[in-house]
Amino acid sequence: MLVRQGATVDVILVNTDWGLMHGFELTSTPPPYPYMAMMGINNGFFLMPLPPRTAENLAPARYYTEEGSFTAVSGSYYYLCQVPGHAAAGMFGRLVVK
Ligand SMILES: [Cu+2]
Repeated sequence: MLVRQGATVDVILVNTDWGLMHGFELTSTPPPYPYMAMMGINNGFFLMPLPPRTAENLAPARYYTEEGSFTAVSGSYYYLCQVPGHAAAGMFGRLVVK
């Protein structure tokens, strides 16, 4: 993902997973990530992990959501899920700001 320097980046986190929490954190620390990723990285902008999706009887599924924004500063970053084990299992991506 490429973002222009100085841009305001809006992040909307929606957890559609039925069984697991998920979060979002931006870091300049490259992979590989340890099991406790948030303990071994350069911490940046983050959204707290959200509870899993829920449903009651036949009611439509409900999702937990969270929003936040940050100003992009030139550099190479990674976004990852900070729930233990998730980033270590590959739940991360790259973000470049130019
Ligand atoms: Cu996750």
